[in-house]
Amino acid sequence: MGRKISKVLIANRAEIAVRVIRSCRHLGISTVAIYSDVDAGMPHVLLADESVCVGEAPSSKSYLRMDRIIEAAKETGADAIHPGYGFLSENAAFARKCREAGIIFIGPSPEAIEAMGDKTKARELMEANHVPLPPGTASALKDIAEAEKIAEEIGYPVMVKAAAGGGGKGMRIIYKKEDFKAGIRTAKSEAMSAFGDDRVYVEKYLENPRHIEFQIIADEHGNVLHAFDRECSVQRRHQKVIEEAPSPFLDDKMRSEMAEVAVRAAKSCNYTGAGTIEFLADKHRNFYFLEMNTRLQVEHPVTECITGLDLVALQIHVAEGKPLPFKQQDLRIQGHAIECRICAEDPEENFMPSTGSLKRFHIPSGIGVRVDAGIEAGQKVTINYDPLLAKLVTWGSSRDEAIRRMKIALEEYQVDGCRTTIPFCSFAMEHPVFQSGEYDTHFIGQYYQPDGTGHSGDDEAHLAAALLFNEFSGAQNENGRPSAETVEPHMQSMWWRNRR
Ligand code: MV4
Repeated sequence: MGRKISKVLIANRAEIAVRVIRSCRHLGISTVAIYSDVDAGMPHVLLADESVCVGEAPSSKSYLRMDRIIEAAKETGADAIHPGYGFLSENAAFARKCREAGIIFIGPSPEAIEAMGDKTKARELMEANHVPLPPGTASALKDIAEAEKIAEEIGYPVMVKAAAGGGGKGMRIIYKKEDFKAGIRTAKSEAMSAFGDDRVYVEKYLENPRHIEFQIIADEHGNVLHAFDRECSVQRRHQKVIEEAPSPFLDDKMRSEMAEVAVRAAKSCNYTGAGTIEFLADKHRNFYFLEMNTRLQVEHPVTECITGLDLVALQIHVAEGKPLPFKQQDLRIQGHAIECRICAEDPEENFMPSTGSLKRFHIPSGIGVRVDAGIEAGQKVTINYDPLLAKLVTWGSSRDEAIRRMKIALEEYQVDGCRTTIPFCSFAMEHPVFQSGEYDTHFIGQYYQPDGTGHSGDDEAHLAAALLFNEFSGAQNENGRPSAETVEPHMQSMWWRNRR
C-alpha cells in the first residue's frame, strides 16, 4: 500500500548522513539531522532542513539512543527514519520500535534483520534454499565430539565463527586437530563475552579467498533484483579500504551464477529494500555465502557509478510501498568504478587512528570523480567515531581509466591536520598486483610494508636521492614539490605526502 514520505530523519552522521540528505533533497523530501553535542557544526547538521541534538559524544549517549531518536522524529514530524549504516541500521529492536511508533524504517523488516543477524539461522535458511556454504556446519555446534568429527571430515585448517558475530567479529582459525578443543572453548567464551551468546559453528577455512558481494534491491511486490557485484578484497582486519565494481575476477558466467544465488538468498528471507549478499570465492571459482548485510553498504557508490542508480532514492521508493521502477533486464554495467576510503588512520603506524584539527581538506574533482565527504577543513577529527572522513570514487569506461583517475584524484587530495589512508591507496593503485586485478583478501598483509613512503624497496633510495637533490638545487614546482625532471610523477606525490 502507498505511504508518502515527506520528511526523513537521518539517524546517522558524517558522510552517509550527507549522502542521504542529498537524495532526499533531490526527491523534494525535507530532512532532519540528529547530532551529538560535539557534532554541532558538522556538514550533515548544516545541510539538513532541521536538526536535533540527541546527546553527548559517546555513541551510546547519542546516535544509539533509540527512544531519544524516535522522540526526535515525533517532535519534528518526520514520517520516516533512515538509519544509514552502522549504529542502529541492523538493529531489529529499533526497526520494531519505529514500526510501533508509526514511523517508517527505511530498510528491511525487523524479521528480515533478525533472520540475517543470527549467522547460524541465516546459514540454515541458505542451506534450505540451496545457497552454497563453505563445507562445515550450518547450525551451531551441539557438542565437541560432533564438532571434532566434522572438522576431521572437512579437513584443517577450519574456521570457528560466532553465531552472533559477523563482519569478522568472533572468528578463529584452527590449524590442527590438537588445537581444536581449546580453540572451540576459547571461541565460545569470546563469543559469550562479546555477544552474550556462545553458539559457534565450524567451516572449512578458505586460504586465499576473494570477498565479492552482490547488491540487492527488492520491493514489497515480490520484485527482487540485483545491481551486480563489488570486489571488496582489499581489507585490513575486516575493514574494507578499497572496493571496486564490477569485480575483475568475475566473468559473465560466474557473475550470472552468483547473481542468481544472491537473488535467491534475498527472496528466502522476504527481503525488501537495499541489501548485500557477501560471498567468498576461491581460485577454482567456487563461491560460498558469507553473510547478508541488511543495510546500505559504505561502498554503495561504486554500484551507483556503474549502473546510474540512486540506491538511497530507491530505498525511499520501496519504503513508500512502490514497485521498483525497472526490471532486471533494464540494468547494465557501464564502465568501472573504484572507491578509496579516506580514513583518519596512519598506514605507517599499522593504520592506527589519527586525530587532529583539519587545517586543509582539499577534495579532488574532475571527470569521473565523486567525493562523499562528511567533514570539512576547520573541523576536528576525534576518536569518538569511525575514522572514515570521506569516500573517493572514480569512474572510467574501463578499469584502467578508473585507476588512472583514482591515482590523479589521490594526488590532488590534500589533508593537513591528521594522517590519512591516502598514501596507502596511492600505493595500491600503483601496485602491479592490484593493477592486474589478481589480488585476494591477503593483499595488504602480503604487499604493504609501510616504510615512511607508502612504497617498499628501491623506491625509498630513489626518493631520498631526489629529495636531497631538490633541497640543494631548488628545482621545485609551484606547489613546492620536486619538479618533474628530478622525480617521476608518481614519486612527486610521495614527496608531497612526506613533507607534511
Ligand atoms: C572466512 C574466510 C576464510 N574462510 N571464512 C568473515 C567475515 C568477513 N569480514 C571476513 N570473513 C572471512 N571468513 C572462511 N571459512 C576469510 C574471511 C576474510 C577475512 C578473514 C580474516 C581476516 C581478513 C579477512 C578479510 C576478508 C575475508
